[in-house]
Parts: sequence; structure tokens; C-alpha cells
Amino acid sequence: VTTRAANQERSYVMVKPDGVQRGLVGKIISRFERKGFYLKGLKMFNCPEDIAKEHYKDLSSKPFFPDLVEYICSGPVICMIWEGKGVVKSARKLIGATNPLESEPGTIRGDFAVEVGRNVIHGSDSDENGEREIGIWFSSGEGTAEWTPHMEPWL
Ligand code: RTP
Repeated sequence: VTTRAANQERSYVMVKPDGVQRGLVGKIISRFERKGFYLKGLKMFNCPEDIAKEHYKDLSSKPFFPDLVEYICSGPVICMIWEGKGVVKSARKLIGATNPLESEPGTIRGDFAVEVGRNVIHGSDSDENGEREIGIWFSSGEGTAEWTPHMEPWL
């Protein structure tokens, strides 16, 4: 297991098919950029069933699992790697609670969604899952490029 520096923490974030079809991709990317995270991977992808099942394997016994897999494979998704200090937990805050009716206004789901089965976006729930999911969705080198943000020292 590779240990990453604190400011190189990574989260796998994905705009789900409803978010793509509703034209929310730019608004979502904008929220992560304005917070101060760095986009380190990006691709549009038609998800095959086996990848959706692997990604959500912890939910495979849930009654909604077949509908969830069908939803994620119903149209293109936007796969992203976001990097930065505390990004995993912070992304979950930017995204909001799983059920959009419980998500606070100002969060992505709170502002843009109503149905739990159409909740626009995914974000990793732990560092370990972030790295696991990046490995599932991005093959080596694909959709990524090495770059270092230009950081001015604080005044
Ligand atoms: P995600 O993994 O997509 O970021 O969502 P999450 O952690 O907030 O929620 P999780 O419990 O992991 O559920 C994964 C996704 O399954 C769908 N879901 N449907 N019909 C239902 O009752 C139900 N419950 C969950 C949602 O799309 C949720 O994001």
C-alpha cells in the first residue's frame, strides 16, 4: 500500500448519468475547483455492468442493488480523481447526504436532487475506498496527467 502525503489525498468522484444528462457537469467541477481541490483525472465513460457491480459490491445484498447497477449503466458517467488535503471527507460534505431530501441546501445533492435513486454524484467514503475506486475506474495512465499546482506562499 502506497502512503500518500497529506496534501495528496485522493477521492474518486463521479457524476452519475442523471447529472450528465441534466447538464450539471460544469457546475459540479466548478464547486470542487472553487473549494481548492485539484483535478488529477477525468474521463467520460459508458460503464459496463461488471464495473458498476465491483464498485458497489458492498451493497450487493441490498434490495435496490439491481436498480442501482442499471442506473449507473444507463448513460455516460464522468469519472474524476480529485486531490488535496482532506479531500475525501470534504467531498462528502460538498456532495451532501445520500438521500437528497436530507441533504443540506448548498450541497450538490441538496441543491440539485430529490430522489435517492437519482442523486447525481458519488464520492468515496474513505481514503482506502478512494484508492480502491480509482483502481476500478481508471486503468494505469488513462485520463490522468502529472501536474503540480503552482502554490504561492501565504502572505
Ligand atoms: P455513493 O456511494 O453513490 O456516493 O452514495 P452514498 O455513499 O452516499 O450512499 P450508499 O449508501 O453507498 O449508496 C450508494 C448509492 O445507492 C443508491 N441508493 N439507493 N433506493 C435506495 O434506497 C437507495 N439507497 C441508496 C444511491 O444512488 C446511493 O448514492
